[in-house]
Amino acid sequence: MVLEMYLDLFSQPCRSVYIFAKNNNIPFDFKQISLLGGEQYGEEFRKINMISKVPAIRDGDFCLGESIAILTYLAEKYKTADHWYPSDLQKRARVNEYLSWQHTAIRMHGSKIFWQKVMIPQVMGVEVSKDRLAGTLEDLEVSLKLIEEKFIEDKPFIAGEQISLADLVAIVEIMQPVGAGLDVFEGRPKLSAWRDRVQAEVGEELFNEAHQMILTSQEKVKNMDASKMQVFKPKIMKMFF
Ligand SMILES: N[C@@H](CCC(=O)N[C@@H](CS)C(=O)NCC(=O)O)C(=O)O
Repeated sequence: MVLEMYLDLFSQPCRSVYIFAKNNNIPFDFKQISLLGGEQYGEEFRKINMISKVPAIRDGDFCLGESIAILTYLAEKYKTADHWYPSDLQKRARVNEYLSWQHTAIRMHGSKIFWQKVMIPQVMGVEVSKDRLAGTLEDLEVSLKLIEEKFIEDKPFIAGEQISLADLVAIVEIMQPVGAGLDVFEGRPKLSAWRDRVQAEVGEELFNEAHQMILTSQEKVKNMDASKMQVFKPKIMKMFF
């Protein structure tokens, strides 16, 4: 049975898993779970991942959620090139350091921009106040600065000379606010040069294909039937109000 991947490319962690599998020629069956359509809450998908979040995979009778667990599982199982998840103890620790940090930093702040600029106005019918947006932007700035100064430093990639899972997980998160219309690369030459290197390593075609959905998301969300998006209201109320 071919490996099944449950994904929606709107989602940052889904994009990292997708790009990694494609770039490494790992065969898989793409199972679309439409987040905007609320398909993550369906009973069938709950059997794959009971927390109703993508990405998730099924490999035979083994189901796994959480992008980082999935990426490292794939790297080990398919013995991908060492640079992705280095066997050298300290290089691997450097990758793990980034993977551990990003959840509550860039991931949270980049996602928040997307929710505040794109999702909330459509679902709730109100714009988020300038002050709130400014607070989120400030948090995002801090994370971007740390990525430049602590994680990339003067190296081509986060773990050194070669691309690793850390760079992949970083780029997909950084592209989320870009999808909300915020050009985070403007005025950041170091970050832009790193983005170009990551894109070149992944391959421009695959990079663009994986990000096409998020880069056209403003239009897609605007054209969605607002009544279908009410499924997000409780989540928004809990997270933002
Ligand atoms: N820590 C998880 C996060 C997964 C996650 O938050 N997925 C989001 C999309 S980016 C999701 O499925 N959300 C659906 C929902 O909460 O309804 C990972 O890295 O895989």
